[in-house]
Amino acid sequence: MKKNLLYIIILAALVLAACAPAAPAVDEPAPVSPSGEEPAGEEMSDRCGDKSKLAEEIFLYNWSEYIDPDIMDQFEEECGVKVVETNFDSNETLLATLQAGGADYDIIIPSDYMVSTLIDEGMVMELDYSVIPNIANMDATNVNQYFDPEQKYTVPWFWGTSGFGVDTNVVDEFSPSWSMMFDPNSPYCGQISMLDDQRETLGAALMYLGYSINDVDPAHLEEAKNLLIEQAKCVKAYDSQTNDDLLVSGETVLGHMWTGDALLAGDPETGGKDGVVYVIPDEGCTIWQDNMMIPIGAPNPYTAMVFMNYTQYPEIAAQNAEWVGYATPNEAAKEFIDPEMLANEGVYPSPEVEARLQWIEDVGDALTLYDRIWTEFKAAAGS
Ligand code: SPD
Repeated sequence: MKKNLLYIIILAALVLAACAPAAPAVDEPAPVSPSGEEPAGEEMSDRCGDKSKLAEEIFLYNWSEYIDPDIMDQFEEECGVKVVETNFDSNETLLATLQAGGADYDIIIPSDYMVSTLIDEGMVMELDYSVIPNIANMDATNVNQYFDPEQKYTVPWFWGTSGFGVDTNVVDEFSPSWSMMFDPNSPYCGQISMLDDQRETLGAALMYLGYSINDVDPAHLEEAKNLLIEQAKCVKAYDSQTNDDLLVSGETVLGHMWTGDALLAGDPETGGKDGVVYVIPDEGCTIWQDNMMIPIGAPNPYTAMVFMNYTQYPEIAAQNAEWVGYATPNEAAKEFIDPEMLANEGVYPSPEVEARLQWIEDVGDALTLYDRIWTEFKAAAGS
């Protein structure tokens, strides 16, 4: 768990705030519940909305290592709501869970292309942004994105890229190229991990081959599949959740992974080790943005929106960004973030690098082709 000076200062401020008399909500727009009920004024507090409307607990379905647990504890202490978190490992798992209808989540955190799918399938609700005024803290580039152009359904969470981590203690010479991962004669054969993620892993192969990450040409996808099958003999693990641990333990020296996981693996203060670096390949890689949403049928939508808003106060968003190691979409949080992290071009790529990045998009009917190619690859790779 990350402990740093910023966190200690924030915690001290929260304790002091908790001891102070509750300030009346003056500037905050009055929350309007999905039922349209007006909240009672004396029940309002700055960061908890209308306390009389809050549920005792909410259910968060999130990627692993993707929220500072202290923020959930702080929310419970301040607003009296317990956040129960469970994790998923890919957008496809998230979709399958929702389609199976077995779980009543209040907040989910899908990526860009999955946001499009969930909206098109009518599986998510429009948000009441009067309960989420902190949406105004977002950088203009992170709202009204292609997957939610009118900003009706989402609150940005984090954004990042999908390059690879390198343990330079072992890999002393490397080039910023996907060839490091796909070379069939790699000296690091057997010490490589790839994300276990249909769109990301096929996407890496497509980009190495010079195709778009959203290519729907069956011949190109067949080529990408064959490349992945050839690579499989060198792959130690297909893993999206503990790939950072594999780098730290030395089981792998090259790992296809998301920005924050490489950062954690390279930071001795978070249990990582010196010498692990994050690389954005010259051929390009995925850029993505994860977002909070509320599924249709969520038991506690008002409380969910209060929590969404809570996480986007600048100090809290900064605390979270430093803990997870990803780029924040919250512009107002940046003054509270370690300047070294803000200057890290692996986390906040320069415009030149950004020009080489590609967004994954919903491929519509071609999804069945992707599903088939992925299933065939997994069967051939025995994973
Ligand atoms: N450890 C949390 C990782 C969250 C990454 N989400 C990225 C999805 C990109 N398609």
